Amino acid sequence: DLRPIRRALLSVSDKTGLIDFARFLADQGVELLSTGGTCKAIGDAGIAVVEVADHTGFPEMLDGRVKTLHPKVHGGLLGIRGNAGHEAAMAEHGIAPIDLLVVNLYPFEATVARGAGYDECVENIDIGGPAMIRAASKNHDAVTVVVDVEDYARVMDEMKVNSGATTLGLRKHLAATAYARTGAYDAAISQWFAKELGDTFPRRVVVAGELKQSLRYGENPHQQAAFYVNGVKRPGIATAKQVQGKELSYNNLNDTDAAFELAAEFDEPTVAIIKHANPCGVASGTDIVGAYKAALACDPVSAFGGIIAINRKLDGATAEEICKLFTEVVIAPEADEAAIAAFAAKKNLRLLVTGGMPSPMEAAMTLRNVSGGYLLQSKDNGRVKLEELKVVTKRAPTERELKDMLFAFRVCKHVKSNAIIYVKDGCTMGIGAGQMSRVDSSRIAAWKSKEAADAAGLAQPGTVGSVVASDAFFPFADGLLAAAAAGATAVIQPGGSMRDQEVIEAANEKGLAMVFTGMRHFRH
Ligand code: 93A
Repeated sequence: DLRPIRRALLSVSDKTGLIDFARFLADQGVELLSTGGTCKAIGDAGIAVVEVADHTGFPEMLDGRVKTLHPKVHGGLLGIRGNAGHEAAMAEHGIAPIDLLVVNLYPFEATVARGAGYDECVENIDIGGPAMIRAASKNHDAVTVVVDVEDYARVMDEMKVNSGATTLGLRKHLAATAYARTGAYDAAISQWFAKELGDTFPRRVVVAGELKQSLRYGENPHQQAAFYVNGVKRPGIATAKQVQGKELSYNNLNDTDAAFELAAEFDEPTVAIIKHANPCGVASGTDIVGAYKAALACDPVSAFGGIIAINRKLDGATAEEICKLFTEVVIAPEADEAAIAAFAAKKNLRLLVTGGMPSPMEAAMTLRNVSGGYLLQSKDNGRVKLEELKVVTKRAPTERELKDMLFAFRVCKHVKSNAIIYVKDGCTMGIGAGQMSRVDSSRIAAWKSKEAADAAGLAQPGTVGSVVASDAFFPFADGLLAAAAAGATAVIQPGGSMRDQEVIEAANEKGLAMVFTGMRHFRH
């Protein structure tokens, strides 16, 4: 299944690595064909190359819209080698086989991304490139197709050891990459049209992603899994650099993403500790080491084996504190030398650096599977502002309570519903997550806070004198009464229940201050 490469067609918009590759091919005795700009670049480097127009005897025309759309090109890519009928037809029409196709497409996505006008976007829809890529890929039995600059080296490596030939294995692999590229390209064009038409949701969704990592297993060892990235350059789990530690698992990736997106919500130095995609401690402070200790104190039992996200450069003092407990992953925008040195002894601990923090307010879409389809929605980037809070009780919250309320409500957004969060002085004191009834979340959060206080030998749990946030309205007064019993003094919740009045009266009776946000943060 080795196929020698004798003739190649190169037509690339991104000319990175082109000259080295072309020179290598020429040195191997390969005849080079090429289109306008690519041909000029190769020729200028002193490498022998033939214009496709000279090869076909048909000029490039219509402002370049028709360059390679010619039977001598497509016949050369598609003709089956060793098939008598095909070979006779090729000979009759003077069609020479083309064994290697190197194409990268007009930069449609980049043109859209830089805000180009309608006509320029349309002109950047490549027709001839995808046609050749699809033809060459269909004929992968004989033809090698390269659509990614990163793959030049693989082709050269094979040709070096196989006297100028490639293996069927590589050709199949490259064909799979090629069809993924043309699929993603058409998806980008379709999505651009949908936007132009003013559709928030396109009629058809094609999810494009590049395989970043094959994972050892999925959520459980009997499940297979892989990680795909969409190419968006944003500080986060997809673009993070791993400084040290074992390979990340499926659950690590999911949890680390949840942790980092939560830490990104806050401007002050903040640490979030995550277990199973829910926080078990979040704290803001004047420095990271203080924030870490405070976050850990919320629920030190659950923090064992957790994921830690930090919204500042990781320093040595914090790293040393982190080393005292078993932690799976630490993610931060940066890490200083002292932190890296402190982690060096913990060979398994994964440290990721992102180079920055993402904006939690940016627009994005989220996608999830249901049986037989997908659910697509805009990301929850909602954030209530201080001036939007509506005081509904006799007592208005104090300034300190208001600050903690906003902190708590922001944490709520990142906790599975039903979410109940107790907060005091910029630190979570108890978190109730993922319960089917709100009152249970309220009770669990208070109970966990008491457990933590008992273990630490404190006289009273952290919920005493705290504020409490609820991701959705209290349907009955019971959840609020549970919070009051735990010692909360103020409540932040969306409001909007049929029984709001009953809940407000219960708050007044207990002397609590309560505000309505008018915004809900369900997360299921
Ligand atoms: O305008 S096209 O759709 N028509 C074609 O026939 C054609 N053939 C190759 N675009 C076409 N290409 C594209 O031109 C390639 O995909 C590549 O991106 C680009 C290379 O042009 P040049 O060699 O002139 O820089």
